[in-house]
Amino acid sequence: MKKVAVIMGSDSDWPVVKEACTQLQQFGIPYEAHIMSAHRTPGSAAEFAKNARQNGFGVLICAAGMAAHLAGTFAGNSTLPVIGIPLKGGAADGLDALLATVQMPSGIPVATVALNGAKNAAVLAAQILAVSDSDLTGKLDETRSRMAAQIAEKEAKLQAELAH
Ligand code: RP5
Repeated sequence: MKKVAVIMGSDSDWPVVKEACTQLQQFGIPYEAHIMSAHRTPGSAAEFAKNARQNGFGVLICAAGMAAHLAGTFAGNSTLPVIGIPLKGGAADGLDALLATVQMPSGIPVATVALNGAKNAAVLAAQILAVSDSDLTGKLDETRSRMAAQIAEKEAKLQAELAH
């Protein structure tokens, strides 16, 4: 299976970003996590992105806060799918990161998840890899069935409460 790269702009991002790694582990998807910055280490970030396909990666997840140019930098240096996680924090509490991540120029997309949406970034990466992996498709289907069963249970509890 192709690997997922989970890149974050700073170690301060890790408490949120590790949710993506946990989810990838649960799906049995191989991944690497690295700290790289579009601003503080622009050379190594560009180098990593340029070599990512030949190094066995299939999806790139990039998480950053504030002036969040990390996902855009990776997208500009690779034709692999890039998923951006804008992170809350700073004076604008993440609105800056959201806009910097999502508002990409035509031709260079970043699939942007919600603020702090690390789990969804991992699920989306799994869905991309599952296009050519039936085992992974099965795991995604099981997860959806579990979610539906949980909702059915909650609905039953609610209706029971309303009936009293
Ligand atoms: C961004 O600046 C990082 O992704 C992080 O969210 C934010 C703050 O970084 P630190 O000053 O905590 O290293 O580039």
